[in-house]
Amino acid sequence: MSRFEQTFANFLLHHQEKHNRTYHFLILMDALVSAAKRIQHYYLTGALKGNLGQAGSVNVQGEKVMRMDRIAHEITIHYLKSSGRIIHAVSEEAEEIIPLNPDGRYFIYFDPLDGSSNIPHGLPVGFLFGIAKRNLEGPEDGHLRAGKDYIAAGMFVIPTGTFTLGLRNAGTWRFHIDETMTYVKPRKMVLPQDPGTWELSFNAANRHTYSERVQRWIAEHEDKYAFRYLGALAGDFHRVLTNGGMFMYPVIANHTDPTKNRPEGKLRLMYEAAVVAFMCREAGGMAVDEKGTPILDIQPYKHHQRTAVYVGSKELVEDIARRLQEENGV
Ligand code: AFP
Repeated sequence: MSRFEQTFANFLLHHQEKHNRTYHFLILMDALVSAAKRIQHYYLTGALKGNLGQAGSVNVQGEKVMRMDRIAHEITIHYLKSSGRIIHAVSEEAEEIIPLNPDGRYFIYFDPLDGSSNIPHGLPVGFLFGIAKRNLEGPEDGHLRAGKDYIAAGMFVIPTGTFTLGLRNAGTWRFHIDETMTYVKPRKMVLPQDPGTWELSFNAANRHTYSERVQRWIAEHEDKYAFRYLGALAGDFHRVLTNGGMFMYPVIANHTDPTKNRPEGKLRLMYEAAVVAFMCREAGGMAVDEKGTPILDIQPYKHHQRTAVYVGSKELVEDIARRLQEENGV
């Protein structure tokens, strides 16, 4: 007979009770887990139904194909709305901020299916989210919160079935989906100290488009570590969190076609970079942007803001941050 592992719901219930917290957060997390499981189901059966193809095309049943990321967005909004706990949602899939319940308690920033190049192959994608709480003491002070103000941030890796959640001042925890589609077996994640297991993760095809200082840093360090890249932040960060090392998506500064430079970076601050930075901090690591500024300190000025990101083991991120700061004259 299989072992009965502790469930995520039970883990969170104890966490809330231990810290004298309300059940509102449980209700919100239940909505997110329900959404993730439904997205997981669509993703796994999508290939069979011909739904992982191009949006607008027609599948083998003659039905119009809806983009998987659009389906994931609609599923998530449905569950968030019915939780009644969200004031505003920011979704990668929606240009505008989505108002849900003015009496809600939290703001959420999410990307329901990140890593779109993996979708047609049915390979891992991520559902990433960050959560901030409304100002309960006074007038609401806005919904564009810096990562350091998040109360939790997490990611589901779909369809792999892992779920990682960072809880403010309470660590980062990983769960696995079992045969009954229940997330179970909490494991506290702590970035390993031994550089022997560390990995570097970046899009090597972009390497010669990075700034000179980043290219030099890579040349000086690449021989020491294994290299892995999936092209979906959740999957790549999952490995870094387990094995240590660093994921980076630097500014594209030297593209041969200057219109393809990305001076702000590529990843989105609120629902990609700050999410992994939050989980990383809770696991003992850190994250900075191209100026070496901690990602969690960046105050967003718009909800789809982009940033460069360097995230992972503290020593490595501190090392590249020093380099970035020196050459910026900071
Ligand atoms: P897509 O959803 O457009 O594929 O972007 C995914 C992502 O935001 C992040 O999950 C990856 O780490 C990164 O971009 C991959 O970007 P490249 O394809 O440029 O390497």
